[in-house]
Amino acid sequence: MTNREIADVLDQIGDMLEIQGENVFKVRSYRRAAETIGRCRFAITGATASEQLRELPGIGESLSQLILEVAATGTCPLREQLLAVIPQGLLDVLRVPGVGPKTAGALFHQLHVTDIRSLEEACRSGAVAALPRMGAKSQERILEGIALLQRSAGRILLSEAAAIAARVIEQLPPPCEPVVAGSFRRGRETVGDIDILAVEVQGLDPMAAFTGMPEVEQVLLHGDTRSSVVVKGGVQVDLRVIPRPSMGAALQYFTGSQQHNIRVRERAGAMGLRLSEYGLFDADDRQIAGASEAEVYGALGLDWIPPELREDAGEVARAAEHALPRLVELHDVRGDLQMHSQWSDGAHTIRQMAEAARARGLDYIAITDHSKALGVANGLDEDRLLRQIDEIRALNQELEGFTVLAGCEVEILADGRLDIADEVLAELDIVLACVHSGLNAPSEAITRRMVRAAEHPHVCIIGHPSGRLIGQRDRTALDLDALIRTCVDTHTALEVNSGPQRLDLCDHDVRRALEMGAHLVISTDAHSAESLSWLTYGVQTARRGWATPDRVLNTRPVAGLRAFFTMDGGNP
Ligand code: DGT
Ligand code: CA
Ligand code: CA
Ligand code: ZN
Repeated sequence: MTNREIADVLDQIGDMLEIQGENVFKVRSYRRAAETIGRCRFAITGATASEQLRELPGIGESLSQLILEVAATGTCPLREQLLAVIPQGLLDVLRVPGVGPKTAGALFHQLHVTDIRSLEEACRSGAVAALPRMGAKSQERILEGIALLQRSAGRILLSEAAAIAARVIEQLPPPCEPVVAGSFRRGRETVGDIDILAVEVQGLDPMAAFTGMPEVEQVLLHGDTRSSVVVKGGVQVDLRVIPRPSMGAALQYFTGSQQHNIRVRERAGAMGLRLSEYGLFDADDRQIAGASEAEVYGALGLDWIPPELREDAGEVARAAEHALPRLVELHDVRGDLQMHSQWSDGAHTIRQMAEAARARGLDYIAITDHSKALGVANGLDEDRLLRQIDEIRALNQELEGFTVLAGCEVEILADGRLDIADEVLAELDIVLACVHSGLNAPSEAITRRMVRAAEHPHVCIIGHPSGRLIGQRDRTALDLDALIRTCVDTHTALEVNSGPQRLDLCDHDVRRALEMGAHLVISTDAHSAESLSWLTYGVQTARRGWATPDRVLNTRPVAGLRAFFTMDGGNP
């Protein structure tokens, strides 16, 4: 068990206690313990000393015993007792956006809802609306949540796929040179299953290593050239072993997308050739290419096509004209323009964020803590923001060759005004404006609100413009074209938020924004130093939208970045 898995068990116990209507203090103690374990610096095992656990905040004698039992066995008597009385399907109901344990408890006890299906029936019959403290609006929201859940069913976030793929690859013998293909390699925002390819090497048995991994829950198929397993969390992983002379053709084939492959094969056919996952063959069935992808594309008269573009969106024609764009790359990015510190809801200090970003090779960051309207995130008012600016200026005196820009993620208020006074905004280097409330507003209202913010002379960037959370909340009704137009006119950048659940702008929106002449920034929105690694997901999303470095402002040195925003007459 990893700490994360132990924490998940504690959270699940908290959920089940709350469903049962247990008192809030008891419920809270499990939730707090889950949080503590999730953040704990050392790995907890069944052999960890209970004194060591009891030094952690909120963990006493009985919790430490329970945690050690979970670490050793994966479960504990309390959890088993609860699972015996609470239907498994009711725990699925908790995954419906807008349904917490308290609601699930009421649905269970009063309407005998036991799974998502019976919840949907109860909504359709109107019974949910009739519950105390519910009403028609909540019922509608639950139905929408169920639909959203079903649309994303069976797919995982890019970051989750990355974690699984890295763990699998780590356990395969290195001489077989494992690589990930499929939608993961294309950088799609969600991934169905994970496709791994390995080179056939005499005397090496990667299949045994693969099917024997500790995280394997089920072996679907164990063959010499292909195996399929389901790992913890229900995710399918496929491994294929490929003879070296076919490796490029296989990588091309299994990277997809299927539509891209069809287009490429059509081209091969028109040239009298045949392309398969084994290679490119001429009319006499002699292999003329296949060892590398570049060789395969080259033999078809095409430039090598970056995986992110392989969606049959015009890339094959452009590759034939040798006119593919030079896409932005991770190492082009010099700065990160959205992150949070302990001043609002971040886990680390400004200095820690700066040092972590510098260690990742960046030249500058902007600290963009929340503003006061976001009370839940401990947002800053004008006084605290001014003090934070002082702290940042002092820190910059000490840092050589690295710049911390003073920024703020300012709330856009309901009428489009900003949550921080203009004279304080004028002191900042970077103003990022975002909407976090009223996301269900009609198109006209949300569009007017965001356009007005973009028109504000101090606003440099509109953050996570569509407001969607993958698998949890649809995008707002914003008229994106109207916002992009304003951003172009006012030298305001649109953010590509790299948070794996946001990826907002999404790939299609990036392409649209660039077609209309807009500029982008790719930011992590990190709330801890570790999340600075998310940048890669934002870069992939931008690449999927055909973004070139000249249109991504944070590929510029800090002076160039400032110059762009000043052209609007605003900051800095
Ligand atoms: P996913 O797993 O749903 O996120 O998406 P992919 O793109 O990884 O799709 P997957 O895992 O079904 O197959 C991996 C790649 O293999 C796919 O992108 C293209 C190729 N492929 C699979 N089945 C077919 C097929 O029937 N025809 C063609 N042309 N290619 C296929
Ligand atoms: Ca796949
Ligand atoms: Ca697959
Ligand atoms: Zn935000």
